[in-house]
Amino acid sequence: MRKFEEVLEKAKGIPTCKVAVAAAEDEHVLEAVLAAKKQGIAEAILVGDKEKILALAAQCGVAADDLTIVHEANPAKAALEAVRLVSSGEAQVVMKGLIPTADFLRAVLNKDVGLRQGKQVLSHVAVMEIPGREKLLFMSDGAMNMRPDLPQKVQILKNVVHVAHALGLEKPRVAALAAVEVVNPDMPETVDAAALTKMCERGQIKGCIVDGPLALDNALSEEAAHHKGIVSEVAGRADVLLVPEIICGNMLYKAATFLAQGAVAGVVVGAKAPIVMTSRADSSAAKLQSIALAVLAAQPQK
Ligand code: COD
Repeated sequence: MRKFEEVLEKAKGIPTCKVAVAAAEDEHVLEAVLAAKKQGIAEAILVGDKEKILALAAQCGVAADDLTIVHEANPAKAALEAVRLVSSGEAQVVMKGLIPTADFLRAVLNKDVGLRQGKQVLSHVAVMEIPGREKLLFMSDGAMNMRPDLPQKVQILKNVVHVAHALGLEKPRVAALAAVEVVNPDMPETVDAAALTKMCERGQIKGCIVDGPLALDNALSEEAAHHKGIVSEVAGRADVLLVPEIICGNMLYKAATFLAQGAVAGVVVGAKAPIVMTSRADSSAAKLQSIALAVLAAQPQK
């Protein structure tokens, strides 16, 4: 896909999902869920401070009768209730509202009502539409796992490939990023990137093509890859950027919006259901795009 418009269109064709929103008393979150409902992408159960939600809804010209609200003024408890709604099957997607990321994720990981599937790693996937680039770019993990080890990177890779497949990309090209394109034991992320490449070549990781280590320039620019003499199916044409740790990923995500004026979306996958997780500073458009992304990621895949 080239643009988020296509993601929204694809999500409209799917039977309506219910999204349970944790701490829904946020203007951009409400605008996004109202737009999702209007466009036939998803309906929402708003868990949060009812008085504040109604006041914000009134500003958007929406009457109380048009909303499903579960009152819980405490954000951490609201997150637990939103997660419980998904665990119990009353909703298919959970969404972060006005609550710090770590508190929200603790509810998602909660032992009693949380959404973990056995030992599977949950990870964040960002999708970015960057002006001047011809296709959507996937990136992981810039928001959940701080310093993943190799086994965790394998699962993070599988999670991002799942999302790429959900958007119709059959065999995404994955660049395992580092600062350089040679293996240097003093930079352990280069060793992990090489291991992931070999694991993919040997069929231990399926559904994608991995190459690494690659630096960002030779992952995205054919000219840069050519200059360095790197010849691979991924170099210069990456669909997915697999970052070695949260700081790089978080900066890339924010650079996409604040430096490149791009559009973004974010979702956590690897759980029993997709989790819409954007930054509190993200626009209502980014939140709507993320809902559409989660709706597509929630669909069973072949
Ligand atoms: N997938 C599956 N299970 C996990 C994961 C994961 N990614 N992370 C933790 N768990 C499990 C652990 O195995 C353990 O059983 C339980 O959850 C608790 O794990 P801890 O002790 O690491 O839990 P916390 O609460 O200290 O940390 C978990 C967070 C996800 C909250 C933490 O990793 C975190 O704060 N991540 C960064 C969030 C953030 O600030 N992002 C930036 C913002 S945009």
